[in-house]
Amino acid sequence: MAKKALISGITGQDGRHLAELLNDKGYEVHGIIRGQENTKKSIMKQELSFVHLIEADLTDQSSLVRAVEISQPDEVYNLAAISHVGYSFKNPQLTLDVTGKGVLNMLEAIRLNGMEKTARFYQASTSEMFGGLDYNRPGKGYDENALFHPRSPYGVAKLYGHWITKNYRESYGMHASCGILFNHEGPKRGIEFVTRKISNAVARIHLGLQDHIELGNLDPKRDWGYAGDYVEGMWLMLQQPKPDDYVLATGETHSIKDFLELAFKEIGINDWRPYVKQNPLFMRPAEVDILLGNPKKAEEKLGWKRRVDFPGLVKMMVDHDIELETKAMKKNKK
Ligand code: F7E
Repeated sequence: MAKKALISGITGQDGRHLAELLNDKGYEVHGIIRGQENTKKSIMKQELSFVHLIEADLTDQSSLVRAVEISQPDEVYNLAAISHVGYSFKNPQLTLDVTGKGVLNMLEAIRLNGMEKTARFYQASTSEMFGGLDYNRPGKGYDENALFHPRSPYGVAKLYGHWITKNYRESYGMHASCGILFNHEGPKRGIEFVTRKISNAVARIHLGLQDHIELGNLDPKRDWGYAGDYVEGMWLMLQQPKPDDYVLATGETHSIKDFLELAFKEIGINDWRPYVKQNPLFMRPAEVDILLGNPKKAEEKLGWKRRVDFPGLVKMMVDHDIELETKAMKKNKK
């Protein structure tokens, strides 16, 4: 019989990648979608028609109990969150309710269905829990034992989700694992995140549709990988005999300036500076200056390895956005 998976956050970047991966593996895929997201529903019907959509919300526990009851999952992937760090400073309480307490609601929904011993659980933890301050381990990067020091309401809420997942593992013997994922990007990334904002603007500059891009702080460094590689790591975590926590990262760190450099080179521009304006609107009250992950445990125990490197990622995103914007231009001309 086909395995069943329930994914929260199915309309997001990771949810869409994971749904495709699980469908390819023969799973019956159920996805949670908020009730009134009709535009997203129709996009899902076109893109991922195989997904069984269930209307529920992470802040409404009874709706999650129903989602688990309907889907009877072998595996639950909790990917839904308020995930934009900048936004979390503006809406800290909502962030806590969704990104933090939402994890508890999902775990309880599994228990209330009496499935804590049968359904395996994945929690989307994040490198934002490290905060970049304890960066005194050159060449090593953050691993599963590094100190947490979150620097945003998002990071703090995620830390709660991380620990409540570990607590349910220890308290109720749940097969519950946390993936501490460093930044993972790609063509499915939302435009509000810096990599996609840049790849989209570069494509539009190339096609003469805009003449500059406005960004915040250009110095922070991130460990950027490709989302398609990372969802495979999530799946691998739930296939292990025992639950555990794993860092997924590339082991390399690059600044936003490095991303700009490569992205503009893709369209034949060697000096990106004249095309970039800094706008304080995109600065954050507290910044994570540098993130570098150490994926050794995942590589050794899961056999996981990222396939796409940094230049490959930048090229993939810029090429995709040039194609997308070209299609949109042609459609508008008709
Ligand atoms: O920012 C800087 C910004 O929003 C990256 C989420 O998926 O990864 C992501 O969080 C850096 C920051 O991602 C703009 O200040 C400059 O230093 O793309 P981002 P993030 O904050 O690293 C982690 C792992 C998650 O878990 C999160 O959910 O870029 N930056 N100028 C900018 N950032 C944005 N968004 N927009 C700018 O204009």
